[in-house]
Amino acid sequence: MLEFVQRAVNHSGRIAFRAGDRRTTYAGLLDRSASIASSLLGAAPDLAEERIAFLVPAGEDYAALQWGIWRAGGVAVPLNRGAAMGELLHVLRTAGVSRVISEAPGDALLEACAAAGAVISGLPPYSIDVPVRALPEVAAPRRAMIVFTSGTTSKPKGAVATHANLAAMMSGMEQAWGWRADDSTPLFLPLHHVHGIVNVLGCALWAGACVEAFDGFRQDAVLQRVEEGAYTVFMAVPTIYVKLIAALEDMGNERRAAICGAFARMRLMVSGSAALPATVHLRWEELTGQRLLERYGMTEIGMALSNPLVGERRSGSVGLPMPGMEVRLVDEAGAGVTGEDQPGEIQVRGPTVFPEYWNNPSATAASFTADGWFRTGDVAVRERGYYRIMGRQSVDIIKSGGYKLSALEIEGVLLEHPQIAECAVLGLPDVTWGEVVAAVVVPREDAGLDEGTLRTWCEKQMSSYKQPRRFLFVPALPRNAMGKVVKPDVRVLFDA
Ligand code: MLC
Ligand code: AMP
Repeated sequence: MLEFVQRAVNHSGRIAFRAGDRRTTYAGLLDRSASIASSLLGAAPDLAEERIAFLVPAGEDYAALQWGIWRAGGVAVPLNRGAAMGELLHVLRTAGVSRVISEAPGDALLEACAAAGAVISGLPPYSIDVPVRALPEVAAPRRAMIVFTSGTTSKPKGAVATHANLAAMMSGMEQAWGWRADDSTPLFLPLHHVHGIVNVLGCALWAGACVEAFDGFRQDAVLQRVEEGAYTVFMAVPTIYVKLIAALEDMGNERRAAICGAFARMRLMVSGSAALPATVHLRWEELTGQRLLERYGMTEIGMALSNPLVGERRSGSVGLPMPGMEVRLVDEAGAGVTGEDQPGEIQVRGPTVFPEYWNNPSATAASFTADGWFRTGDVAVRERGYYRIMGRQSVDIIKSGGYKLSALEIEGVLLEHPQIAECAVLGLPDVTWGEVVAAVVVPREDAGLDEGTLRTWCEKQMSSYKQPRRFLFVPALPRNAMGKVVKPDVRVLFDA
C-alpha cells in the first residue's frame, strides 16, 4: 500500500478539510478517492501510468481526485486554471493526455482538449452504495505526477515525480519543520506547482493535519481566518508577505494588533519559491514577532535547503541541506567549491530528485552531471556554514510572484504576433513581484503597433503571470560585437 494511504488510514477519524461548517475526514477522503479510482479504472486492472490531467478547485475534490488517480495507478497532471489555450494544448500533447477531468471547463480547456483529441468529463459521481473494485498495488518507484516547469529551453517541460520522490519530500519536510497531526494550514497557492501541491497540501495530509482551501490568495478572507486563530502553519511566497505587510500597515491599530498577534501565535511561517528580501524578513518580524523560515527548492528536486526550525533563521540565507539531501557548489570550471564565500552552481542529489522530464531524454540528460547530480542553474555561496543564493546562471529565467518563467517562451509567443519583427524579454527588479516581465519589441516597419493592442493580444495568448507588464518599442535590439542580443543591457533602456 502506498505510504500516504496507510498514513490516512491511521488518521481516519481526523479532519482533513474544513470549509465553513463542512468537514471532511481522512476516512471520507479515502472512501471518495477509492470510488474515483474505481470509476477511472473501469474494467482495467491498473491505469498503468496513464496521464490524467485535471482542473479542479483547491480542496477536497482536488485531493480526492489526485489520490484517486494515484490509487488507480495513473499519473496526475494538474493544469493551470489561468492558462491560455496554447499553453494547455502544449501540456496535453507533451504529456500524452487522453483524459481530462474538470467540473466547469472554460473555453480554453475545451478547445485544447478538442485539438489534442482528449476526452473531457466531470468528477466521477460518488455514492457509498456503489461497490469499489479491487485497486491495484502501486509500487513506490512508479511515476505519480507530472508538473510543467519552465526551463531555459523555451516551452515548459514536464517534470516527473515518482511516489517515492513525493514520499521523500513529505517525510523530509515533516522531519525538518515538525509537521504534526494537530496542525492546521491555509491553502491559497496555485495547485499546478509543487509549493502548493506538495509543501502545503501534501505535507498537511501526510501529517494528518487540517487544510482550509481558498480559491487563490484571497487576502481579506485569509486575514479574517488568521485573526480567528484558525492556523498553526502558514506557507507563502515572498510576494504574499509583501502584500500582507502593505495590508497590515494600512489597517487600524486595533485590527492590526489582533492579526499580528494571531500571526505571532502560529507555530511556523515559511517563505520560499523566490528570494525573500532582507527588508521584508525584518519588517515581518517587527510587525508580528514571527521570524520567517526561508527555504530553497525547485520543481525537479523538491526542497533542498532550509533554515532550521530550531536554531538560527538567518535573513538572506537559505540554510542547510534538508534531511537526506546532498548539496554541493560547482564553479564555472567544473571544480567543487570547498571554501566559504566562493560562488558556485548548486547541484543536488537525493531521494527527492526527479528521474526525468517526461518524454524528453535529451533535456533530462542535460540537467544531470555525469556523476548523477542535478544541475539547478542557481548560484550560491556558503557563508558561515549557511547557503546564500546569489542568482541564476541564465538571464532567460525570470521569477515573478514565485512563478518561474522562461523569457524564451514569452519571446516565442510574442514573435507569433504578425507585427513584431524581433523582441527580447527580461525580468526587471520589482519590490512586490521580485521581478516583473518586461518586453523590448521591434515592430515591423510601418506596423503601427501600440502597447494597448499588444497587451490585449498577450492576454489571449498567455497565463496572466507570464504577460509582460512593461513594453518598450525600439527600432532595433542592442547587440554585442558578434551580433547577439545583450539582454542585461536592455534594462538600461527601461530606465532611460
Ligand atoms: C499579477 N499581477 C502582476 C503579476 N501577477 N503584476 C506583475 N507581475 C506579476 N507576476 C497583477 C495583475 O495583473 C493585477 O493587476 C494584480 O497584480 C493582482 O493580480 P492577481 O492575479 O489578483 O494577484 P494575486 O492573486 O494577488 O496573485 C499574487 C500571488 C500569485 C503572489 C498570490 O502570483 C501566486 O499565487 N504566486 C505563487 C506562485 C507559486 O506558487 N510558485 C511556486 C512555484 S514552485 P490589476 O492592475 O488588475 O490590479 C517553486 C519551488 C519552490 O518555486 O521552491 O517552492
Ligand atoms: P520552480 O522551477 O518554479 O520550482 O522554481 C524553482 C526556482 O525558484 C529555483 O531554481 C530558484 O531559482 C527559485 N527559488 C526557490 N526558493 C528560493 C529562495 N528561497 N531564494 C531564491 N530563489 C529561490
